[in-house]
Amino acid sequence: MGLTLTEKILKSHIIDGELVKGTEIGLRIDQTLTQDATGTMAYLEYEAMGVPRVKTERSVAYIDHNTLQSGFENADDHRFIGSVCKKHGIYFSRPGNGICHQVHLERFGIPGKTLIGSDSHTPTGGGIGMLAMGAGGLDVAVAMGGGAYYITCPKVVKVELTGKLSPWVAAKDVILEVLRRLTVKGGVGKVIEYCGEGVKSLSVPERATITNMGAELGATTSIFPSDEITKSFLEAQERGDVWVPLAADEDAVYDETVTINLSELEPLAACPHSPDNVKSVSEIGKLKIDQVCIGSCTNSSLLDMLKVAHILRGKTVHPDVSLSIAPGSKQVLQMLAENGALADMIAAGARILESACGPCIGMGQSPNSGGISLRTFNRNFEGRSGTRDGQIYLVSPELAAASALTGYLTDPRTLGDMPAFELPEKFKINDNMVEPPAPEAEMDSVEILRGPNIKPFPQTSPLAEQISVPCSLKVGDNITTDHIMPAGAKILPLRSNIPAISQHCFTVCDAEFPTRAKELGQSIIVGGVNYGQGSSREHAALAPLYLGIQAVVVKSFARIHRANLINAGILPLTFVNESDYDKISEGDKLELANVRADVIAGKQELVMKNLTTGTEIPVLCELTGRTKDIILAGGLLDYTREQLK
Ligand code: MIC
Ligand code: SF4
Repeated sequence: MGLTLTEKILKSHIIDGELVKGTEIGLRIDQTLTQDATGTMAYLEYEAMGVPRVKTERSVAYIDHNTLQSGFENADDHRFIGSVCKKHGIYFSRPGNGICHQVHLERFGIPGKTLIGSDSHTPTGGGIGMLAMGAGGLDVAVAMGGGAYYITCPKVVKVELTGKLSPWVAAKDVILEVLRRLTVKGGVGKVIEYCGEGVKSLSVPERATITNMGAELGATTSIFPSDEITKSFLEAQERGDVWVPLAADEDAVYDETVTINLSELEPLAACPHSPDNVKSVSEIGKLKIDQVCIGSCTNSSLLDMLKVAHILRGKTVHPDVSLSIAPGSKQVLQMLAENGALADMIAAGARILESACGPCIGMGQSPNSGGISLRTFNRNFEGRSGTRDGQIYLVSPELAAASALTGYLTDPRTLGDMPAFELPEKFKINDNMVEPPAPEAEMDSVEILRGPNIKPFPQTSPLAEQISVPCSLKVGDNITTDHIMPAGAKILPLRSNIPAISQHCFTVCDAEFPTRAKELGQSIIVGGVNYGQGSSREHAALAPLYLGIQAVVVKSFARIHRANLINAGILPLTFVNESDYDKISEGDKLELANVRADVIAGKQELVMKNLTTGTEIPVLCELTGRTKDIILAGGLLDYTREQLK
């Protein structure tokens, strides 16, 4: 029986467990990446493990999220990360060099290798045939220390692409179509593997747009084969030597198949407030817009920018619209500057932003009150843009640029003939903003530079004998990490200070939650389906840990967030009967008697008593050998320390 591409890479990297779907497996990790908003915590955790030099083939730290620097905090974090990199063998991509996923694809990714990153859009690397996954910072720290990365051995979904995209229909429309069909929870426990004739018509940046936004499916990752197109891309990046051909076997067996005829796709948009709320532009109809933002790790490649510049050339941005553009990397920005495309954007009235995440993570460019904003980004969760009432539509760069000129949601097919947009034969190569680490002989003399906002990892404790605490918060379905731990320009600078950032935990849902939880001392959170979707931020587990959360009981979890809860030593439980969700109200006293003994005994079904109503609720505690030990130890840091002893 033939293998899928996913299985081939898993097979060559498995170091613990067996390739049996649904079971936990440990993978050798070749490369890691971090970004600054999750990086400071990840490097504090790495330091706490006491491994002098990283054991991966390549680890890179990027500064791309917290670049607004409205106080000393972010700059201190950047300096701290830079010094850790120098000392411990990590490459440091300085602020200004670009968005982690864009730069990693250009300069560091290698087909067939494994990559984990402390950012949920790490699957961008799947665009060149890497098995690239988002993870919590602590998992990345462990991988840098040479430890395995554990995942549930995934199912593999085949997305068979046929046909060819029509002019002005984009790779973004492909992933929006996948999201429309599979939804934001359709990818949980699965890898999405693209194949078929249609793959040959997609360039690497287009493939990377698709794998990037595959994160919104909740998938473990997404992957394309590594073929001649991958080879030309890597050669144009002067990295042809790292190319290897990779594809699934002809007779590979998949768990599910989805077929998409690229020729039939039309321009789409994800409407407020979920990436799977997808409609065609014609269905949405005439929509007046206030703002257009082009950029983010989904759509900031040179190819995207060249299309945008072409559309804007010689025109003026509509008077009612603010257009911002953030090219994804220094390489992209410099090439746009040199070939005149940047001048076209500037002349049209675009507001050029630095090569960073920017508005995608609420770092500026919030829309006006009730404003309608078209963005080429990947997430449109409520509040993420920095305002409560912003209406965010996720679209392709072509659609965004066309609309910026008319002031209305505009089908880019009205632009007339589309010229052939080709990737250059040679990209501009200049890695002068990537600092290599100090040579091993000099690492001891490197001083780590800390700032006053950088506080240690919160206090953890081993799993208690019993949990008997109130429910401090009850939330509904599809709670995102942006609800649990909001980001944006005001809160992001607190990422290195868990006590301070905890004061914002869940405030989007309930402004009183942090104070109430702290007053209660210890408590439990109750939630619905797909709890914790979105970001990899472990702060969405560390803040609840700091606020005394002992367990989270939900209908179902998103993958990375569940792992982050376990890593933080918080017990993740699911209802055996989803309807039991209705049997708990906020304030009810809940009890898990003998929980420690039950977990040690490997009991999968526990009984949670609602002492307030007198009901008994069966809950699943699906912990395997390793995750069980992590929970018993009080989290991954304590567990790893014990292991290293
Ligand atoms: C995001 O897009 O939500 C982020 C900000 O990149 C996060 C990481 C973070 O919260 O720092 C992600 O996607 O993991
Ligand atoms: Fe940055 Fe946005 Fe990409 Fe997250 S999704 S890494 S915030 S550009």
